Amino acid sequence: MSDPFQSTKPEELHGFTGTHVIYTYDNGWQYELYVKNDRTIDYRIHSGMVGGRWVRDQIAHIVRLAADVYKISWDEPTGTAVSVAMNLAERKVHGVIFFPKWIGDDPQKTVCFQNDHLDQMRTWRDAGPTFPYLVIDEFASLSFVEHCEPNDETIIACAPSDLPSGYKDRRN
Ligand code: FER
Repeated sequence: MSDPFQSTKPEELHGFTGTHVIYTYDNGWQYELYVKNDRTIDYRIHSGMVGGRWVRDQIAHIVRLAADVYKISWDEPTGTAVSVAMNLAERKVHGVIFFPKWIGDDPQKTVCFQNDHLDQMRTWRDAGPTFPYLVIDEFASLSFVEHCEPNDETIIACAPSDLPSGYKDRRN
């Protein structure tokens, strides 16, 4: 089998690993993402179809496209596939999310701390229905950006609802 990370170039990602961002898609959905290391992300979803969902240690494919431009792509235990391009220079994001039909039909099933429910998610994924996908194709803008150390377990460590008030509304 070919190396599933064959295009990961750790030496090109030093400027990106540790990046912690909050962004809002043009449809109003607000997301928070931490690039934990060159193959791993943690995230929280503050609002939108699956607001309240949060995930740690999601394996992802992360590449540098240009100065300050990166792309993160992954598939979830739910069957959802996501690809997010981030232009840090212009604070502009474009995400495409491919939701299996079962999530579009009942999004609340995936609203949890996923790490505690991985077997349940895989069972629902395999039960489907998968098709037709619900495809969400949206631009977003970054409202908050900071650079942290990689592999910091404290950045995404609680549910969105347990954050201090104002946390997600910080702008810089
Ligand atoms: C994003 C778009 C979608 C993102 C995460 C998702 C953290 C995940 C969606 C899901 O699994 O329900 O920009 O960034």
